[in-house]
Parts: sequence; structure tokens; C-alpha cells
Amino acid sequence: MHINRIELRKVFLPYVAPFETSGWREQGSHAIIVRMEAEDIVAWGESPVGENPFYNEENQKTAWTILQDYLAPMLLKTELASPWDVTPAFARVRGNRMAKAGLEFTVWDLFARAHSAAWPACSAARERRAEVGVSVGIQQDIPTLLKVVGAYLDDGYTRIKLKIKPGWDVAPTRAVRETWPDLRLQVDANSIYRLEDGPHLAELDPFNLLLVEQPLAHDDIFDHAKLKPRLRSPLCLDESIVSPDHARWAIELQACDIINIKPSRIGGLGDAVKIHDMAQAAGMAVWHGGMLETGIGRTINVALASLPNFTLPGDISANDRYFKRDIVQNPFTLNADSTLTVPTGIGHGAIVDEDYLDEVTLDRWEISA
Ligand code: SMG
Ligand code: MG
Repeated sequence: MHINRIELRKVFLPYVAPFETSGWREQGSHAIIVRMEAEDIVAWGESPVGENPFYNEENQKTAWTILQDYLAPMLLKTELASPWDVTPAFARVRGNRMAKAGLEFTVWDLFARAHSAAWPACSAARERRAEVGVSVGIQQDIPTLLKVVGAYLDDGYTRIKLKIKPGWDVAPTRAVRETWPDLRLQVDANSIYRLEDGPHLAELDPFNLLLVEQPLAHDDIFDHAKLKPRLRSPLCLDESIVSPDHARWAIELQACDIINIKPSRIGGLGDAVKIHDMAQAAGMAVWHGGMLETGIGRTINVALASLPNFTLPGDISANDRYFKRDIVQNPFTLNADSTLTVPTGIGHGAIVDEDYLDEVTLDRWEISA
């Protein structure tokens, strides 16, 4: 298949409430939306980059530049036999995986539409539903946190993740655990601690957590391997796992008990599926993370999260947890069992609301073959 045209849009889509982690606070999505045309087919994808390079090294401006100067022109010159050809075609460009993922996702959508099929990479999906929870940002105080968590539980979510940082870790986790003794609960530090903080992190052990996510540096695997035996809580890696090789290193070094898979962090759906399969073969579970995607990226995540080795609920809440209005006409709603239903339509299944997309578009760029 040959791609005729690629269009990029910078968007800003406000969140219903600001989202705060150990290192930054965002008021809305600064994603890049991709539209592609080939042989009369139109496909859509998303690079869920942030406003600042605080989660990983990318942000909306860097992805915009790399997509325009390198990735989009390279893709137009590539004859694609399948979506699996995209990642190797981008290999000369180091890193910049979220930028790459935006194009790779779109090519999967393109091929699926060309074959009038749903997402091929996820055709092995075990179930038509993916179990999901909510990631709760850092709040101003514990009473506010309990109110926010309570509201999500009232909405029907049955798993909660708390963002933690020094000064906002043991006490809020204890408060949530004491209020809801049976709640499935986990925490995420977004790389804020050091190996020396091991004894402090072990203070989370009594709270029966599903996992402690990425306590140490964003690019570390080695120190996590040292930390793991010092904690009773299962240790999860997010930022550190950016490729199938990184997953293999973490598995071989026993640096974690579980891997958070975000296809955008890994550069695309193909490598995400490879990590899923590798972890499964090694007897290690995975679960699906989130980058507060718009409705386009969200549909990709829901399909992937229905693969069999995703054994814990994903950070893939229904669209209204993020946005008052999303850029799709078919937002997800939460099922009574805290799941989202995997779309069964052609391609990834998101129906783009082009009028609203126009309203939230800050900039556009296109390139043709
Ligand atoms: O998509 O619901 C979501 C948010 C999940 O907490 C979440 N993501 O490190 O796992 C993570 C963070 C990164 C957020 S970057 C804005
Ligand atoms: Mg994380």
C-alpha cells in the first residue's frame, strides 16, 4: 500500500479537571492527531504527547517537528506490505516513539479499513471487553482525595491508581486503604524516588497494593532490580520500558513483577504486541497504561487491552472522565462491571467528530506523495 497524503493537527482539548503527577500538572490534552489517505481510504491516529517533556523526552513541539521533518516524509516513500513495516522504516530516527506511534497506529487503521476488518493486531482478543480503572492525580489534601476517589467508585470503577510523590505517598494511600479496605488500589510515582528511598517505599507494603509503578528514574532498569526484593508490593515499570529489548532486559534482570504497556510510549502497536507476547511467555503479566488519550487513541488502547495477558484493569477510563466533549462521535461508556466494550467496527472503530476536531485544532500541516 502507498500512502498519498498525511495531515497532522496540533490540538488542545481541555480536561474536566487538571491532572497532576509527581512532576507536572496539565490542564488538557496537547496531542497530535493524524489523518492519512491511501487508495480512497481515510484513517486516523494520535500521538498522545504532552505539553512538556516531563513524562518522557517528547512534547507536542518536538513531535510536530520530527513528524514533519522526518517521519511523515519517510512514510510516504515507504511501500508498505503490512503495518509491521512501519517501525523498521523509522529505525534510523532514534527515540521519538510517541511521534512514531501516531503514524504507526494510523497505518494499522488504514490496513484494517482496506480489509474491512477490525484492528488486525488485536484480532486475537480474548474478550470483547477490557477491564478498566481510574488514575487519580495528586489532590490538594486528603479529604479532597477521598471525595474524588469516592465519586469514581460511585461511577462504577472498581480499581483506583493514586499518583504519589514525596510528601504525598504513605498518608494518602493509608487514608484510601482505611476508607475502602477491599478496593483494588495501586500507586504511581512517575520516577520521582531514588534507590535510597527503598525503606520509605516499603512503608507502602501494608496497604495491599496491586503494584507500585515506576518509583525510580525514567530510564532505569538496574536500580529497580535492586529495589524489587526490598518491597513486598509488586513492582511495575512504565517509563523504563520503551521497546521489546527493554522489556527483555527487565525480565532477565528481574527488575519488575509486571509491565505497564502503553503502545504510544513504545512507538506503536506492533512492538506493544511483541512485549505482551514476550511477557506472557516469561510468565509475567502486563496491564494497559494511559496517556489521557483523546477518543482516537483511547479506542486503540481498549482493543489492545483485551489481549489475554492484560490481567489487571487498565488506565483507560471512559471518555467523560477526561473531557466534557471528545473529538469522537462514539465515546466509551463504562459497563456495570467496570469494563469498556472493544469496538467491533471497521478499523479501530473511532468515528471522528470533525466539527469539534476543527474547533480544538491549533495548527495544521500536510504532505502529499
Ligand atoms: O490515561 O487515565 C489516563 C492516565 C493514566 O496515570 C496515567 N498516566 O505515568 O501512567 C502514567 C501517567 C502518565 C500521564 S502523562 C500526562
Ligand atoms: Mg505511569
